[in-house]
Amino acid sequence: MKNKEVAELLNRMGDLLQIKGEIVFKTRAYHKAAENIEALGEDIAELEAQGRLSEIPGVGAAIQAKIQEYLAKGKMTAYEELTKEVPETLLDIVNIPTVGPQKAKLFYEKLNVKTMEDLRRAAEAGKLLTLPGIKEKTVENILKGIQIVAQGQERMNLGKATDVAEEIIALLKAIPEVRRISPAGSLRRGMETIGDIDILVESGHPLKVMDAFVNFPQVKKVNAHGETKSSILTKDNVQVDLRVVDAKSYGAALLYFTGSKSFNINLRQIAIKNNMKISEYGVFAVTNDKEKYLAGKTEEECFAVLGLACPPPELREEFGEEELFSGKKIPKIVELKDIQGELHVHSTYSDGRHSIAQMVEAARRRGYSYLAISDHSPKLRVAGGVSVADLKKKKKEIDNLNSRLKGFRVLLGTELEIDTEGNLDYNDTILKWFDIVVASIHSGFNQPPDQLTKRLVNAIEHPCVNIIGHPTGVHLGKREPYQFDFNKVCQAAAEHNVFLEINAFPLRLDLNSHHVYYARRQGVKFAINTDAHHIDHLAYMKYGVTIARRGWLTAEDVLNTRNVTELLKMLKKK
Ligand code: DGT
Ligand code: CA
Ligand code: CA
Ligand code: ZN
Repeated sequence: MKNKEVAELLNRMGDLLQIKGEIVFKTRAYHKAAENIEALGEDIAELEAQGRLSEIPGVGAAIQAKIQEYLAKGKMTAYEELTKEVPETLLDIVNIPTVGPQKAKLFYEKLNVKTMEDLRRAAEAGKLLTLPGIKEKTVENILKGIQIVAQGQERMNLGKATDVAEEIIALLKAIPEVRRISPAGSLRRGMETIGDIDILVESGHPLKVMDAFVNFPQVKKVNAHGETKSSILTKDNVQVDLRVVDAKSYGAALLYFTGSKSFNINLRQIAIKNNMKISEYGVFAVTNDKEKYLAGKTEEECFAVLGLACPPPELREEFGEEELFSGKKIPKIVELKDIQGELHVHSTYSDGRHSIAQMVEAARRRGYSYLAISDHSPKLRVAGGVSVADLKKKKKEIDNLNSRLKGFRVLLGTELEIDTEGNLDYNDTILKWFDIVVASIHSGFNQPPDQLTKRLVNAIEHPCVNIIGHPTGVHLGKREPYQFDFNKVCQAAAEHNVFLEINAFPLRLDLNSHHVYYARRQGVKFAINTDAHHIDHLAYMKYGVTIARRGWLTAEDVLNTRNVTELLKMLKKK
C-alpha cells in the first residue's frame, strides 16, 4: 500500500508550507489529509482506481490532483517546486522534538539554519538565545531533541531488547563455566530505548565462554572476540557486548558497566574524596600512590566501602542524581508485585483479540483482583469504537460476570476519544455508567501545542474523566510525541485528581521516566496500564513498572497498587 508514502509526502508538504509562511488554513489541510489517509482502512491506489479519492475526508480537489499525480508518476511536482524555495533539509529540523515548523522558520530566516548540524552549532554557540521567545531551557531541549533524533533511528525499545537479551542469557547460562551472569548497561537500568545490550559474566574460563558466545546461532557478525570483551551483531542487527570477569571484580564490573556514565562519574568523585579509587576491577584505598583492594565481589560491598547504600539500577540516572546523592534515604520504589489490577485493556467489543471473559481469566492468572475493560469509544471508528447499543450489552455481560466471580471485580471502562476540537465521546448521562474513564488522543497530532494542551486540559476538567491514556502519543522510534505544555497538564491533573497513565506497551512507554520523575514533583499520581489488545500483552506490565521505578514512584503514587475498594474511592473527583 502507498498510503504511508502519500501521507508522509503530504505531511512534508504541509510542514514546508508552514515554514514558508503560508496561512494556517492551507497548511492544516495537508496535515489533515495526511492524517485521514493514514487512518484509512483501504488501499489508496484502489480508491483512486475506483474514482473515490474525494471520499477521503479532508481531501479536496487540489490535494486530490497531487495524489493522482503521485500515484501515476511517483512524484509530486508541487512538492518539488516547493523544495526549490524552502530547503528540504529543514524538515529534519521540524522533526526534532520541541522544534516544529514555527521555530524552524525562525531559525532559517534569522540565522540561515538549514540543517540539523547548523542548528546544533547555532545552539551551542548561544546564537539561538538572541531570538525572540528562545530561553535557555528551550535551547537545552533542542539540543536534547537533536540527540534523540540522532540516536532514535537505531535504538530499540525496552521490550525488544529484553527479548533478545533473555535468549542470549539463557544460552550463556547453559555453559557450565558460567558462574554469575547479569544484564548491564541501559537495559539493566530499564531505559525506554536501548542502544546495545551489555551482558556481564563471572567465570574462571573466559575463553571458553567467549568461544561459545561468538558461535551462538543468533550471531551474524563478530565485531570483537577477546578474553575480557567480545561483541557481536545478531541476525536482526542488535549489538550485544559480553564481558567476562573473575569473582573478585564481578560486583565492581557490574556496577561500572551498568552506568549510567554520569552516575559513574559521581561515584568516582566520591571515591576520590575518600582517598579511594573505583574502577571496573574494584574499589581501592589509595595511599602514597599505593593501591589496596577493598571491595569488588558484589555491588553492595563496593557501595558499602564508599559509605553508600546500593541504589536500584533504575535510579542510576542523571535526572535524579541530586536526590540520589543527597545523603537522604532512598525511598522504597514500586515493584511488579505491588500491582493489583489494570485499568486500560481492550476486548472484542472494540479492537481487542479476546473476549472479556478471556481477558479476565488471564488477569486472574496474573494474581490480579480487578480489571477494567476500557474499549474505544465510537469516534475512533478505525478501532471499532463501542456504540451505545453495544455498551448496554457490554454492561450486562460485565454485571453477569461479576455476579459469578469471587474475589475479582470486572470494571466497566472506556478509552474515551478526545477529538481534534477537544470534545469527548458519548454524552454525560452515558459517561456516568462507567466505573472508570481513560481519555486519550489518537488524532490531530500536528496541531499547535496550545490546542493540544487545551484538549488535554478540557478532558482532565471533565467530571467523569479519571485517567489520561498514553499522554504524549509517542511511538518509540516511529512517531514523535505531540507537542503540548506538559507543565500545564500536570498542574491540571494534580488539581482535578486525574491520574496520568504510564502506558506499558513497549512501543509506547508513555509517559517516559523523565516525565514521570518531573510530574511526581508537581503532585501528579499515576496509573500503570498495558493497553493490552491480547491476553499476552498483560505481561508488558513489567515494563511499565520499570518506567515508574525510574521516575522514583513508590506504591503510594500508583493507583493500581490499591485494592478495588480503595481504588474506587480514590477516583472521586473534587
Ligand atoms: P546505550 O547502550 O546507548 O543504551 O547506553 P549504555 O548506558 O548501555 O551505554 P554503553 O553500552 O555505551 O556502556 C555501558 C556502560 O558502561 C555505561 O552505562 C557506563 C559504562 N561506560 C561505558 N563507557 C564509559 C565511559 O566512557 N565512562 C564511564 N564512566 N563509564 C562508561
Ligand atoms: Ca548498552
Ligand atoms: Ca555497550
Ligand atoms: Zn487503548
